[in-house]
Amino acid sequence: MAKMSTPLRDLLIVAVVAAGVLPMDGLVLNNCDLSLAGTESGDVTLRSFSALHGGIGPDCRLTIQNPDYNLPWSGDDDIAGQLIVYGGVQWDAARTNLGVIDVQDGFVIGPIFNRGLVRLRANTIFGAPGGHLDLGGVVDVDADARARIDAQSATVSGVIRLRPTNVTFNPIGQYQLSLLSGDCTIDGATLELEPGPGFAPAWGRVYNLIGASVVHGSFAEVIATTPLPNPRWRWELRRHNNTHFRGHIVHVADVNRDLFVDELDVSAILAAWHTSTSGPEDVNGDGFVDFADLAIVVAHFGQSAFG
Ligand SMILES: [Ca+2]
Ligand SMILES: [Ca+2]
Repeated sequence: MAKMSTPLRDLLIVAVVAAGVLPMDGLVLNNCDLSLAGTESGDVTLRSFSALHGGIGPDCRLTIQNPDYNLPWSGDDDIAGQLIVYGGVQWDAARTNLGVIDVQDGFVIGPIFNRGLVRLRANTIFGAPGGHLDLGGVVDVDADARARIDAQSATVSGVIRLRPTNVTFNPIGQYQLSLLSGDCTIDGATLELEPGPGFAPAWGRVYNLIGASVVHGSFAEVIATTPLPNPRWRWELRRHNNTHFRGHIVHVADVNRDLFVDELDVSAILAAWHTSTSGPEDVNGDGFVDFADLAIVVAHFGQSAFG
């Protein structure tokens, strides 16, 4: 591994590159202006008092480790490889992520068109004060991460992947992901729920998934990557007051969602008898309300979420 320190902030690496790719395996740079051509390969680490120019090529993994949290990145070049952050990096012009931005610790501040993968670990921030975040691609939030997306405006059209854990109800204001954008629109996005460590689902449990200052629109689809342990349980995403989304684990036989299976649920089915609906009265999900739905309610009659 090569280590370089450049107190005068002037480092010029001149290399003859036979195959058009400059290998940088293990390069660690302190106090350095680093210019990337986008054709480099391998690992490079930038530490404190450094600056970055150019783009991250598809074969390059750039790690930023700066406890001073202050690394400016000029220009608008793409991220095609991997950007891993322990500290802070910021840019002004919108750039496109086609690769991976992995915020392990600290923050990434800059407008973005995300078409790749953004990973947000515990208590990290992805933001663009005064700018826009266009979040296509995948935003993968660590289990119980309490991560924040904070921008003047944001559009979410890709996949948000959250990992519910055994935390059934976080304190008020604590969500797996907070969308603190002044103007956030969820447009055709998918919410993926992939259980995290200690996930212990039960009928009636509620998970604080996404908090927002103001959010427009909703998710087109909610996908649970792992089936719930009871085939009659379902995830139900509920939006509250344009400011947050909670994930509820419901029992399909509890048609009115009051946590009991009783005559009220039978009445709800009879009120919708022989109609086509995608509502909760269609207990078995075949699009029509009939005896098959009533039979499921009858089979669970008297049960409750409280045991
Ligand atoms: Ca009920
Ligand atoms: Ca049905």
